[in-house]
Amino acid sequence: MSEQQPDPVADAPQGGVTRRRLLQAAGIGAGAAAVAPVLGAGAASPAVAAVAPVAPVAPVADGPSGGPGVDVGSRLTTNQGLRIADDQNSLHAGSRGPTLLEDFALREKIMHFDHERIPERVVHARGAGAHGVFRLTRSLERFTRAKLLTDTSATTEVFVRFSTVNGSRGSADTARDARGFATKFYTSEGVWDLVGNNIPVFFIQDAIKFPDLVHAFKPEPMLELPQASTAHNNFWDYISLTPESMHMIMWVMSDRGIPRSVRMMEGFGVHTFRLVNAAGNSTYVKFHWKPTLGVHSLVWDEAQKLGGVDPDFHRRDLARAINDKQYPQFDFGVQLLAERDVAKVGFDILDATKLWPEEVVPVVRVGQMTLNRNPYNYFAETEQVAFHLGHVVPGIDFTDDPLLQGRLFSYLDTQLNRFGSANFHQLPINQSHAAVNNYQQDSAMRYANHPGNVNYEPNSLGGDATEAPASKGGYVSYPEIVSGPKARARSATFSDHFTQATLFFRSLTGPEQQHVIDALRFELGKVSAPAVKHRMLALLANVDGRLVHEVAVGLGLPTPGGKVATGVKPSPALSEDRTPKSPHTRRVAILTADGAHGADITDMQQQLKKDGVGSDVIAPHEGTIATTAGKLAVNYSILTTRSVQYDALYVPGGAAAVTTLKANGDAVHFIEETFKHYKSIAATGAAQDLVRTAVGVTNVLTQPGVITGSTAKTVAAAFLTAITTDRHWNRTETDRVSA
Ligand code: HDE
Repeated sequence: MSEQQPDPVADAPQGGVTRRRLLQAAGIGAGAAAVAPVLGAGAASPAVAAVAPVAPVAPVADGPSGGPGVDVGSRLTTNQGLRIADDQNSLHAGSRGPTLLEDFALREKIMHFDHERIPERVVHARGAGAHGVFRLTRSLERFTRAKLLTDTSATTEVFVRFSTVNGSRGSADTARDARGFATKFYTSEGVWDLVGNNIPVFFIQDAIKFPDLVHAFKPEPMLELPQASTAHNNFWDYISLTPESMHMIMWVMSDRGIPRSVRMMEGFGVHTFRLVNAAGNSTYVKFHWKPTLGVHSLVWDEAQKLGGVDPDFHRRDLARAINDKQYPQFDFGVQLLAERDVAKVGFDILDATKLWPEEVVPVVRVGQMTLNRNPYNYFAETEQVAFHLGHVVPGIDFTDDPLLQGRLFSYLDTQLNRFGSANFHQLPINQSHAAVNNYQQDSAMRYANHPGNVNYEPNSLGGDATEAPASKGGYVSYPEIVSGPKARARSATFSDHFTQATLFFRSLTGPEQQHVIDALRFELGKVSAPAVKHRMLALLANVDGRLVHEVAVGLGLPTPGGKVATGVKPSPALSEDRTPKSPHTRRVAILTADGAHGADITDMQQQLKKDGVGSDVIAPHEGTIATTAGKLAVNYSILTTRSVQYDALYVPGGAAAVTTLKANGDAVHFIEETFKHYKSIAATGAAQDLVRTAVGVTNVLTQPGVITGSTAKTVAAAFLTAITTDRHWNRTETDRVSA
């Protein structure tokens, strides 16, 4: 079939994109920039070929179609294009006899299956990705010559991968952990990877300790347990011997370690980087992502239960939001520090265990990222995306942060291990959108070698591509002057491990501080080595007196004395409770049964929808329920749904429905748990009594975030305000609720 003829098979829709388009994006088939081999000795043809930039595929706003993965209506074939007559039976000697080695179709299929997995990432194995766009709103021309940070008219395509750090690829999303927040910018000057976390600091100061840290937090080696959890001896043993980790520990033990959604996390580049402008002047910079929905978290009981109820909670949430066109948005911010001001901040900016308080160095918002398309294929995109800090563009440069320097080695090395080839840059998800032009060739799975007979530089036989000076977009490293004796040494300026741990703890609100205390009690409570617990308390004693005392009481151990920094000025920006609050994209469970007051349900559904809040009707059975206003569709049965999957609960009235729910232990538990997790509850009509008896706490109906009234219309506005507040921490007697 010629390229001009329409190919009904290749052009068949695949969830909004044609098969042909997908093949083109992969650089395969019609439309891919064909690299014509030039045969014949001595052909002095153009020597340098470009790897075809990926044609951006059309966004599928509706998300994955869930359709078949093959061309509908076509014939099954082998990988060689041979049509398959029977895909149900292998080739036997007789219908009950041995299978023949001759069966090339069986062997090809099984061989391919046997090799489906590539090594999972040694850290950040579990992740979820999304495509989007980045738009600059304010030029940073004074500080950098990077086009993506100076050209406010440009739109830069991005791919983001959010991840947990500790667990295996199949572990749960809601484990207590830092989260990766890695962004690939496909800029006009090449790929820039900003490989950050949702926490602005790190456990260690020097890359040489990374393997030890990771060995310590991963499952212990003999029995490979526990999975995706730091609550074990080895982790806390290592931490108790690593005081520089105390700042990061405060963050991981805080609510930041259990995000409500990856859409509600901040992102941080962590290291101090450099911006370099056209005149060659350098400014230090920290990169930030700020979610427009604000920063929100789960409560620990909820996070643990979600690990079983819905291990894909974050992945599902991200995909659903994009599918529903509730596109996640993050403001891009920079903290800029002039070289001359470095001494003023009071700590070493090369130390990755330190943050720059926003009250001292403000975060200037200069752009926005919108995630607007789910991946078409998890493996091809989210699994095969390869990040590397060395993927930079002119105007962005490095510093001597020893953690950053170590990462510059590790990421390229790890990709070789994952892909088994130096050609991972040719995978569509990793391809630069700027032309690629060099003489590299071969290695496993190379599909775009250069045409022509000349593959070296300089040459006189094939014509040459020339190097680009800075004025023509060439990358020129910042000419930092470095000198000093070679030494395996840690700078004395890296030695204060506690002041910023204290800063973080003291900047939290009361409930947030309590969560840190509870988390440490839990984690250290899982440690069986007494010496480790004692050493940890000794370190916490240098962070905050009340903190160490509360943790010690929880562990039944004496409170050691310590030396806490004085004069630490809190940084309110570090408290997530003080970030924006919004009801948008929250999800409400409407718990009901046959005999419910129908108008209340439909009124509430409409009101919530109007305010960008999603809702599901949950009843003892699937199908429809009979309400006073007729039949109403049920989204989920109580059997398949748990309160932890929702942000708030509405229980409508209707005497018969309430009687049914009162007699249903799972329904009662649903209500109790919602209350215990500090979430908003609205109850109307007879349902008020149901909530009162289910929760069984004094004055439950007048507790914060519990909204009652006669009809949905009368409670909707207050319910929405309560959902916006999110958690009602001043609720009392939650400990009495046995959910
Ligand atoms: Fe990573 N890290 N890291 N890391 N990291 C990896 O690279 C490493 C560090 C981060 O979604 C690996 O491709 C070393 C800090 C993210 O694909 C590996 C050190 C921060 C991701 C690696 C660090 C990060 C990774 C494993 C200490 C926050 C996931 C797979 C010197 C700023 C990227 C891979 C994705 C992944 C090494 C420390 C963030 C092994 C040696 C600090 C978000 O190369």
